[in-house]
Amino acid sequence: MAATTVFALSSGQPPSGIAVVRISGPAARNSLLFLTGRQLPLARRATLRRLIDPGTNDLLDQALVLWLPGPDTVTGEDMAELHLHGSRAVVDAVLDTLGQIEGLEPAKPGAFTRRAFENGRMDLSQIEGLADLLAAETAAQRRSAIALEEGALGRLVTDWRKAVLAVSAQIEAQLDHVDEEDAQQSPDTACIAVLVSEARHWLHAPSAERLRNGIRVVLAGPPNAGKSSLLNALIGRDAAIVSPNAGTTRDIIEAPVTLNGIPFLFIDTAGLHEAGHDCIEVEGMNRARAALESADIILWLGAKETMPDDSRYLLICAKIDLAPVDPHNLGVAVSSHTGEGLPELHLRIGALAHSLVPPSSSFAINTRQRKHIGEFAHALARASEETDLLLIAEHLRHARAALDLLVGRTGVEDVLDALFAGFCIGK
Ligand SMILES: Nc1nc2c(ncn2[C@@H]2O[C@H](COP(=O)(O)OP(=O)(O)OP(=O)(O)O)[C@@H](O)[C@H]2O)c(=O)[nH]1
Ligand SMILES: [Mg+2]
Repeated sequence: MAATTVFALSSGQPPSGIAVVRISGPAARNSLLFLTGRQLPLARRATLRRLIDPGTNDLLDQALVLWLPGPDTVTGEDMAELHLHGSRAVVDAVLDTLGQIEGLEPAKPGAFTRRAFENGRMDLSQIEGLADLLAAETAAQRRSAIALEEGALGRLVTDWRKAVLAVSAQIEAQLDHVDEEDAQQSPDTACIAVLVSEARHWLHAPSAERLRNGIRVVLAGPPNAGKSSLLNALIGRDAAIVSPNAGTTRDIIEAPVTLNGIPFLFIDTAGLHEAGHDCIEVEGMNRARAALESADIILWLGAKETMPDDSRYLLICAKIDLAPVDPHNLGVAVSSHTGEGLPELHLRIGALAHSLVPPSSSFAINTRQRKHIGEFAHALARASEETDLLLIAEHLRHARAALDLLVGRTGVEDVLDALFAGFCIGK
């Protein structure tokens, strides 16, 4: 446990209705005594107290104070909370006074969460969930982040670890009796196979980075097809320039938008055609192709015959106000000018996006987590291919090590530093 005690304003910048100052560490108790000049309030009971600077006898504020003795607190340490009037002057005065107390220091970003981690109150995946939750802007992001923060991945890992330990124990027992003929039986390969398929399932789970940055919907096709007009119509604002000239859009235009609680990034591209006339046009097409590679969904405004056979593509029949729809064209018929077909297109995009966001009460997997789940699956797969008990035991150890990395039992310092760099002070 850290010997220092930290304090910070945990609520938003003043002025605000109420400002919450949190204190965590062994001197939390003394801080309350120092500021109130009275005995501690009852544990976990909001109590009105006058806060006084004992040096000057200055009344700083009348505040609700909470005394939260550890270890049953978010950080696992003794804590105190001061619910102040949310003015700059009150907050500054209280923080200044706290700074005079021996053993207290201002908290660095994420300091409270780091203590929670160090005291075993949260695992690494929960901290990642918390970071996602603090950054969440859409319902889909919030749902995934809460599931992670609340420990869903940690529980999965606990189950996996138990299962692997059971097989490991079985093998150790067999190794102990390796001379006795009847003790020679194969380990529980069925159990390992189930774990491998579960882990592989999670490898294909929706990506947390996609959920954070938005599902990438790229509009592509030949020049003048109506891509920019459709982008504007879909997102409801004039993000891209539209003109009757072919080759209007030359660069990539990215427009973030939330539809039905799901974050999307709509991406308009330069028209694709055979011969680029100048180097700007050629570069525009290169960028369009790069956008297509990283796309999750592609709205193709070209002829059906020119559409690649790829499940990410959705054929769009644009400008249907100009000409009747060809019955052989199976695309979604839309007009950016009249709005016809746009609700249907929104629904189709929503349906395609469905598999790219986690189902409710589940969560998306980030690159770091995916890496360790991959290592876990790989080690188990190797164990199941092996017949030598010693080697099986070794692969199972690797599988468990991958789980430890996944929830941060080992090797986490740099991950934590990177995570907390993005945290607010007071969290
Ligand atoms: N009637 C009609 N005209 C449209 C529709 N959509 C686009 N247009 C017109 O078609 C022309 C080209 O539209 P854009 O949206 O600029 O086409 P684009 O595919 O982005 O073109 P580039 O950026 O040059 O590749 C413009 O004159 C638009 O007004 C539509 O639904 N109906
Ligand atoms: Mg355009």
